Amino acid sequence: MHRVTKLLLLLSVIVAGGCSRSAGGAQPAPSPRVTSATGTFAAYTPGATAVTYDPGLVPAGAVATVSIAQTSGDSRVWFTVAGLLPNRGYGVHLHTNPCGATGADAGPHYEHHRPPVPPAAPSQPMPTPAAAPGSASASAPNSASASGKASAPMPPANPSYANPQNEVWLDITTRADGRGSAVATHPWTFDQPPRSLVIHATPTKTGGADAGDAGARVACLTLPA
Ligand SMILES: [Cu+2]
Repeated sequence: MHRVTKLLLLLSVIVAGGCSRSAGGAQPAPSPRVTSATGTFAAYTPGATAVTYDPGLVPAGAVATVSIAQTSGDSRVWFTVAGLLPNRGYGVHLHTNPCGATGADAGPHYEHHRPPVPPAAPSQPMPTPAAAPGSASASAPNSASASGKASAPMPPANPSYANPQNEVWLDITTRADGRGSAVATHPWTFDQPPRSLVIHATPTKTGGADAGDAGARVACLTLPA
């Protein structure tokens, strides 16, 4: 009886030791946090999860799934799609905002490190009263861009930030059956959830001032907050 108790005690110590050693080797046992979204593309309606803006390139009825798994220090994103045109390249990225009536509503690419905010923007209340004398504002390039911000397609990409290490690029080339898939892994996690996956008309450019550009936004899948 006594020996049995000691044996059990010894066994539990070994098991506990083994557990803590295997878990403590790198980090506390990572339990990935997973979010995912699936949608069937259709023309925009308010509240739609998956929107096609160009049914010629992303036909209504195409289905896409995105899953994001995050541990304490890294992330992995899976993208699968079916129902696209066969044997064709598409640029695909995670963006910051949910999908809307137009492709621009998805906002810019999600970026891990973001360019510093230009100091002029927060510390310049001056231009507003100056612009108030109305008619001149239309001819001023700066205020024209400010007033058009809602419909602006996208700010120019900064190549220092617009790269697949700092953003989540999931470009695909579809197979003959119109299916495609991609995976992106990063040694960082999302500090705020990316809210959409955008499919673009062309593969993503990787160099120069056009880095990150992939042509028109042809479809969008909203991701959970
Ligand atoms: Cu994009």
